[in-house]
Amino acid sequence: MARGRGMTDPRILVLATGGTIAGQAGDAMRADYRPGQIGIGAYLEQAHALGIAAQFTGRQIANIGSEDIDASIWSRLYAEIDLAMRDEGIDAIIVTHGTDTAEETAFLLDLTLPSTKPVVLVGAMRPADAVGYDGMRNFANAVRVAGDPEAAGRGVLVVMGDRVHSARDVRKAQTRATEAFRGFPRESVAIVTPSRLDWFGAPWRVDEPARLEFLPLPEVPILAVYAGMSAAAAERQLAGDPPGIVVSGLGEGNMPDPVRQVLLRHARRGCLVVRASRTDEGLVDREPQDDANGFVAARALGVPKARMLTALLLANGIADPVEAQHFFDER
Ligand code: DAS
Repeated sequence: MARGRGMTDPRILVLATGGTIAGQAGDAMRADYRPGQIGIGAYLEQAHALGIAAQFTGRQIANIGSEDIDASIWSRLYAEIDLAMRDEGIDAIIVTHGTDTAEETAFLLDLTLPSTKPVVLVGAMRPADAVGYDGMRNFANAVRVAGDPEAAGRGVLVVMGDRVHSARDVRKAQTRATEAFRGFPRESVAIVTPSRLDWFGAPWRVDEPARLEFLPLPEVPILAVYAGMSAAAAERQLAGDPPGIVVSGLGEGNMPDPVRQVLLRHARRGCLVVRASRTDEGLVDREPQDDANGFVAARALGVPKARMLTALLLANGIADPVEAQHFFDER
């Protein structure tokens, strides 16, 4: 449905997937709640009632907790945004999303869409009927960002807690706080309120085409490395000879030697092995042995995003570690 205000207000397609931003507890004082309860029609009515100025078209893609996001929802989201990118009647796209997997969805879209129109993901940490609901504030901020032509050329953006993050940098770093998201290496790319937006620099991906094609993703396991891990324990996590492995490694992507030997065996059979870190943030740079081992370094990408990129590279037929490394090096 299209809901009009002023003819000069930005024309924004809002794709709703559920999450806490559309969640309800039924009682403002309750701690437990159900995500994905409010439909996008009712949500946009409330936004207009508050004076949030945009010409919205709302579409309900799903109404789930984002722990249940899956290939079919991603594929529908991508198809809708891809169409909107070519629709002259739409200026920008907002996706409402649960926060648990927002970084995966945002990065998948970031890698597969051109950077020609603003695409903004937004969520909330408190359900809509809670005291201090943060969702409508975040949504108003997202509208402020999406309505700014300067938001294009920065890839997909994630708006949470008065900050704008690049999809490539962002991660959920807190289970409950309303300031739950952090970015690395760029902490954030702008500060936003419903009435003001301050970018920290010029767009860096102006009119860039999609970096990779959106295709069905293969299963790529994460190897959770720990002190004293045995080769047998590593092999158990890697059953079925997967096409790629993301190592949630120690420190700068390290692992005990028996585990390294297991990964070498997988790399030699053509599996794409990516070393990331189980620490909260920091670079995992290439080390001298990576060339000989045929391993890739995740650089600034944390484990969930390294896994997403590895799966998408494999879907696009890129299994060569040297070629794959370039995609991890990009900003
Ligand atoms: N239930 C979680 C989700 O949908 C939490 C949230 O939305 O914040 O991701």
